Amino acid sequence: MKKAEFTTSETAWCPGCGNFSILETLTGVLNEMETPPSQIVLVGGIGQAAKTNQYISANGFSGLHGRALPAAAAIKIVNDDLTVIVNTGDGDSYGEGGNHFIHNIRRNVDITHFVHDNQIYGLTKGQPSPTSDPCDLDHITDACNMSASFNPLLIAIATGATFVARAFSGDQEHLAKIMHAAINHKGYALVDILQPCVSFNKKNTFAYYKKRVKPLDDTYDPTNKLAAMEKAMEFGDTIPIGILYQNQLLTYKEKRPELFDAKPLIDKQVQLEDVQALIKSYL
Ligand SMILES: Cc1ncc(C[n+]2csc(CCOP(=O)(O)OP(=O)(O)O)c2C)c(N)n1
Ligand code: SF4
Ligand SMILES: [Mg+2]
Repeated sequence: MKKAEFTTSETAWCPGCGNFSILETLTGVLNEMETPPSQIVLVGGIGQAAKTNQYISANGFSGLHGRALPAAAAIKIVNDDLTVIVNTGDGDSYGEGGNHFIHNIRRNVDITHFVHDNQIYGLTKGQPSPTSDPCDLDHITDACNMSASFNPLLIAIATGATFVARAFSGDQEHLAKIMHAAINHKGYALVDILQPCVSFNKKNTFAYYKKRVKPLDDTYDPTNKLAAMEKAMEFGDTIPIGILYQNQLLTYKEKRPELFDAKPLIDKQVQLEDVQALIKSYL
């Protein structure tokens, strides 16, 4: 399976957008995994990041704005053999989908969530998203947060996520490693990927992140929850990237005996007599 086989049409992104390297890295990772496209489902909501799924030749589902996670969870729960990956934006994941974000973490469904975090609403031309930096009251710009900024990694760890990582679209080698680890993790895995929006976010640029991102070193222990929460709060002159927290807990399906044998409708044996009896009961 070649990388090109996963790549489809031309994109509608601006030249230089951080989404390009995420798309390229992900197609490379899918290729290395050697999972056939028929066994992969890419799910998104609405936005520039959510378009990623339309540029990869595998199964896809586009949900409503903010509704990628419930769709992905449902797909995985009844199709355990499939690899389910969500690609969507910071606004979609943490704003419109904030409630789903929290409660799907609690469920620990075995899905991977790549958030293309450009700290802005890109598709709608640059309004602040939950992760936009706080406003400097002496210099208010369009894309800063008058409300408190949302810390997705801290919230994910506090809510019980079993894999929480940050990566940068400008460091593809590191991103690929994190993507592999996230997809291989059993349970919900969140990777917040810093993804510069070159058209509307004039603050959090490639140069801005390049200066600040710092991979976690080998002495870092990702199983220490309190240390991970402390690390998640570092977002300033230094922005740590890597797996901040990893743990193993039972997944949603493993906790629900009634789902042990769940399978998609297409795999269920249906007896014609049963269907006829059912229809008759409504007559
Ligand atoms: C319910 C609803 N509210 C608002 C919109 C308008 N809308 C479309 S995309 C978008 C922002 C998406 O931002 P983000 O998820 O960060 O993705 P990006 O475009 O930055 O990649 C908004 C507000 C919508 N389509 N549906
Ligand atoms: S508006 Fe921003 S996020 Fe959207 S395609 Fe252009 S550079 Fe990328
Ligand atoms: Mg965004």
